[in-house]
Amino acid sequence: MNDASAAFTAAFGSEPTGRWAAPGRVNLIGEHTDYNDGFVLPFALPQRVVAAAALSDEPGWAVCSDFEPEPVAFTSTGLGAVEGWAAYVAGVVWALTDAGFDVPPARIALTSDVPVGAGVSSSAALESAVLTALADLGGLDLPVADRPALAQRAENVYVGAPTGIMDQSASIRCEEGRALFLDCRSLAVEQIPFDLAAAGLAILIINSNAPHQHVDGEYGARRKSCEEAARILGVPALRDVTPDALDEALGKLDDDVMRRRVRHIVTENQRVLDTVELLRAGRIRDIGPLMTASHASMRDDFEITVPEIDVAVEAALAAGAYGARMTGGGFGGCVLALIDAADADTTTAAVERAYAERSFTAPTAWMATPGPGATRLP
Ligand code: GAF
Repeated sequence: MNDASAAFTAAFGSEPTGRWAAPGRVNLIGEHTDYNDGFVLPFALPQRVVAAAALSDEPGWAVCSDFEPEPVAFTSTGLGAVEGWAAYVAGVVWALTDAGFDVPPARIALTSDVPVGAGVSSSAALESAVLTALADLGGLDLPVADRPALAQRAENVYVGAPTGIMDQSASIRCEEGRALFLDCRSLAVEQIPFDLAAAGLAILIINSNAPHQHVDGEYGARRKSCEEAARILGVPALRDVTPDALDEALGKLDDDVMRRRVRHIVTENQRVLDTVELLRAGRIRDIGPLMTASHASMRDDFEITVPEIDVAVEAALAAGAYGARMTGGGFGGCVLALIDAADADTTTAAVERAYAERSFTAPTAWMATPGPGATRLP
């Protein structure tokens, strides 16, 4: 990662007041459940966006980043017209302004080592870093628990991606060494201890390097289908269909595709709850089968996996992983495999071999431990 402070000085000719960092995330389990008012269990990655920032004497905001060399400037009157990576910054300014906050004029330099397009929330990390910096610089009275919804509004309304609240919640509310159990309806959180090293375990993240893009129609189509099913079933959200009422609910739906979408959400919510129970009891290894069942549900019922992702899961399991699943919105991105820490190299090699046999672009893999959420750096 380039030094954000040095980037700030190079772009603006002065020292930043401080640096604020916000991480990418992986989701241990609970996929597409967030916009169904359900449960998710992400943890923060060590990879993060760093925002070096200072208040500005001039009106408006100026931002530079290592995404693109050209700095971007905008004022409150031109706020609606910002595009590309800077739209995530302008979106945060817009969401704060729209919520009645007096957003301070600022200069910001951004650096990031969160892989882009890998389904690990590089955009939520960017929004969260900017939001945290602006809230601190402006002394905004904005409780941490209220911040994810504002960053989500930046993405939903300004950028136009119909995502749920998981990614921004993970980037802002996660804690080091823990997974974040989030109830996406009440926004209540429980920090679940997740000490992989103490159990001799590791989470291997395998980036399929297959392109990932959920601003396109598939993510929105899944969301629409879930909302339509909830309407037909007469419930506020699919969260309200419990596993014991699932068969009855499925009986009320004519469309087979919609039935399978509902089955994924209802069973996935239960898998999150079961995973949390096991982790509370310190039984990390035993969550493996739930991860693998989650993957099968995403592959067969929700239909959001791609061949590269399925092959990575199968190869990791064949190499001895306790469980493996795709993480994130789908149609590419990353796979998580729960493995013995000593098996990282052999598991990675097994996935690489499987990819080479099929002439897929080579995957990249790294081990992840839960890092901290958004914070001001010392
Ligand atoms: C993407 C979205 F941004 C999240 O809100 C969530 O729905 C996820 O896909 C799937 O669980 O990351």
